[in-house]
Parts: sequence; C-alpha cells; structure tokens
Amino acid sequence: MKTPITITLLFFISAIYQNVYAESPNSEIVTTIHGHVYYDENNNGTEDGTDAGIPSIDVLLTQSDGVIITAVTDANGDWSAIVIPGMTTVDIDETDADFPTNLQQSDGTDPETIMAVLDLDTDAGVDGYAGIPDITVSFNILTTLMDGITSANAIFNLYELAGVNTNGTITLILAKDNRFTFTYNNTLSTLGSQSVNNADWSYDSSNPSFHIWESIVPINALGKSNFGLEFVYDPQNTSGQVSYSITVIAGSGGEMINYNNQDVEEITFITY
Ligand SMILES: [Ca+2]
Ligand SMILES: [Ca+2]
Ligand SMILES: [Ca+2]
Ligand SMILES: [Ca+2]
Repeated sequence: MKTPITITLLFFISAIYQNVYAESPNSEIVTTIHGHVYYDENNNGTEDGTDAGIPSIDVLLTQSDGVIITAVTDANGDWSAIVIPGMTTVDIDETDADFPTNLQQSDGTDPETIMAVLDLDTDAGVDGYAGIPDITVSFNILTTLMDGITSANAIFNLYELAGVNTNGTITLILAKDNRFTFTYNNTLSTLGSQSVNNADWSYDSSNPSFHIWESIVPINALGKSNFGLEFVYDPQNTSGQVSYSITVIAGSGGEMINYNNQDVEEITFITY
C-alpha cells in the first residue's frame, strides 16, 4: 500500500523542485526562509497580551541573485518562501492595502538582510508594528502672583491622547532662570491636593540652558504621568511678568505629533 503513495510523493517533490529550479536559473539549490508579522497592541516591543499576527501582508524578498519574490503572511501573520541560498533582503510592504494605517515598527528591523542558509529553514525573525502615541503636556503653577520672594508649587502633567501606550524615553525641558529655583524631590507622591509620580522621573541639572526631566516609564493609552516641584521665586527687587514654557521633546515615547508638545505659564512678580 505504501509504494504508490511514496512514488506519488517523490514525483510531487520532484515537480516542485523542477519548478523552482526553472524560476531560479542561476542556482541549482534552493532553501527556505520564514518570518512573522504582528500587531503590537500594547506597544511594548514584544508579542504578548492580546497582540495578534497581521494577515495578508506582502513580504518582498530580494534574493542573492537580485530576483525579487513575494511571500504573503497567513492568518497568523506567518510567512515563508523558497529562495536561493545567500544574502536575502526581507522587506515588509507597509504600503500593502491590507496593512493597518498609522502604525510604526516597535519590534524587529525592516527592511533587513538575512543569510538564507543552504538546506536550512532560516528564521528571518519577527516584525512587530504598533500604533503611534501622542503626548500632550500641561504646566500649572498654582500661585502665579509672586509678592517678593515666594514659595509656590508647579505641576507638570503629561497625557497620552492617541490611545496607544508610549514606548521609550520621554524628555521634558524648561529653560533655566535664576529667579526660579528648586530641589527636585524624587520621592514626592503628593503636592498640595494632587498626586504626582515624581519617582518615575529623573531630573538632570547638568545642561547650562535647560532643566531636563526624563522618564522611561510608559504612559498608558489615554493615561497620565506627572511630577511636581516646590520652587522658590525671587523677583530680585524687580516687578513684571515672565512666561515659562515647557516642551516635550519630539519623538518622546515614540510619539510623532509635535504641535501639542508645549505649554506656557505666566508669573507676575512684584517688589514693593
Ligand atoms: Ca506587545
Ligand atoms: Ca518595509
Ligand atoms: Ca525584520
Ligand atoms: Ca504630541
């Protein structure tokens, strides 16, 4: 009973081989390469939680002889192809009509060149794509009238607006002014009646022009992070008004929308 099946199978394999050989006249030997494309829903750079494969995406494979072939991801986001051995450039086609809009790569590298090894099924790795977060910032000085040397509180609130967790360092800057002094308290958890996450933020005073705060703790989708300062304002025997501007640096946490990355507070100061 086994013989006809074996013969049929051998014939089938031989037919595949000949077909591939016919398409790759520069090589007598073929090998395979595979990979995986997924939607990184929680934008943490790894496939976990409810992340799922992205189906029906073209993957362009430039073989070592320059001939480009196309693989397509299956229902699980997996793709594979028969290629000639050698350096193979793998390029996921983000312009594919089935590719979800407004995603950026959060895991893996694309395009990238992989060595497709003779007689092996070479793993080209995973490529994860996530939505693009958007951070906005609000700067609140709780007492904005400085009557002589005055102590006051400032709170820096950062909000995620796009429904995507941030991923990566978030940097916030404030121009230095010797009338405005503080000691950053990295254990502060409430300031006035507000809760603050000072422990999530590190303060760097080394830049001559700017106070710099950084956080590597993600802001959750539609969530918030903040920190607060108790500062002293010294009008230095003058009266007037001054505006302080804080800026979330472009690209913070993977965000890309810069128009809402700044906020200004104005202080009025008087000396009698
Ligand atoms: Ca993930
Ligand atoms: Ca690509
Ligand atoms: Ca890749
Ligand atoms: Ca923004």
